[in-house]
Amino acid sequence: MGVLKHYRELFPITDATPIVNLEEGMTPLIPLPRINKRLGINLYGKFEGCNPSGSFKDRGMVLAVAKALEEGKRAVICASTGNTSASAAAYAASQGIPCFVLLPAGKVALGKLAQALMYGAKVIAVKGNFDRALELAREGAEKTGCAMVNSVNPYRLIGQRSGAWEICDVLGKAPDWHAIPVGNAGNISAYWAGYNEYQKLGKIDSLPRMMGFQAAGAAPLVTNQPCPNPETIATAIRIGNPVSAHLARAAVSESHGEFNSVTDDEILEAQRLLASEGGVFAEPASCAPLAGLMKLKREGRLPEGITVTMILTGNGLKDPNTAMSQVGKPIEINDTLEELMRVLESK
Ligand code: AN7
Repeated sequence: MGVLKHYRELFPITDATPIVNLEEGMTPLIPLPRINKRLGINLYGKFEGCNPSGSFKDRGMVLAVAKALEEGKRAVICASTGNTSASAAAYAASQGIPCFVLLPAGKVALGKLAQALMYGAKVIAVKGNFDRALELAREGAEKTGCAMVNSVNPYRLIGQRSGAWEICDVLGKAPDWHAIPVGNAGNISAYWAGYNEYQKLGKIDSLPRMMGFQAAGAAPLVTNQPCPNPETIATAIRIGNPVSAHLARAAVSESHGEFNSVTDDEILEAQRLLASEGGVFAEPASCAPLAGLMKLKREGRLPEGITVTMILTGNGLKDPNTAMSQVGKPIEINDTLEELMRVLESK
């Protein structure tokens, strides 16, 4: 039914708010028994790649676009490392309003670019990084009156709280740890707010430790200073100056959690492990939490038996190039049974 209908009473929705809906949310919380054996924990991956545009962004975008329409805005604008643009473009298309997206030129995964273009957005490649594109988008929004739908738009983070509610509704409790990739730092802040709201409503009686994972080349929350030239293969989180840094720091300190960083090699190893032992194909940024849990395990800092939810924020299909760069090629054969048997019987 989509998150606006499902969690209507928890959202700032009035009779004047159009119920925009692409059937986002209600994503699966997938158990990962083979990976549990390695880590000695009770791990679930919440596969946000099942959302209509293939990432968690849809949870907040649906509310941001609904409120923009309610407020009489007639176009939306955002800067993006890729997923926000795909999501904004999808919801704008569904409502028949123009969408402008500013992308860091040459640094967006192929699938995300294809999505924004297919949904019919006006796609603008900025010769600069995401942080600069975001500044420009904010200025463009101010000058034109377009609705700004980056996570500086409060409705984005309110919508994204629904992920935490779904986890608690399924588990019947909060997890012990909540592991999540951190880029612009909105999602970790939204989940923390969501868990707190559920505790106030009496739906859960404990809160998780918030464990935020960044890529080592773009880890301003770990180093505690903006990163002027962020670089990582996980282009979704190639962000040097997170707008919600203050909220994310509060979430981590209030929950006695931590920020940690993982290298690109660790991220890619986790991506392969999640696919080959979990059966779930998530994009590189989404695999930073699993890389982080593996690192904590090696360091002896992962408590046995705890329940951990990790947010698999985007679908692996969005970034086919990074996937293909780390796997082998198909085995090509002539169309004979002999050649097939040679493959089937080889080790
Ligand atoms: C797959 O699309 O910032 O910490 O412009 O696409 O809430 O920013 C994407 C971020 C994690 C980080 N995983 O979330 C954008 C954008 C994936 C992402 C993040 C993003 P935030």
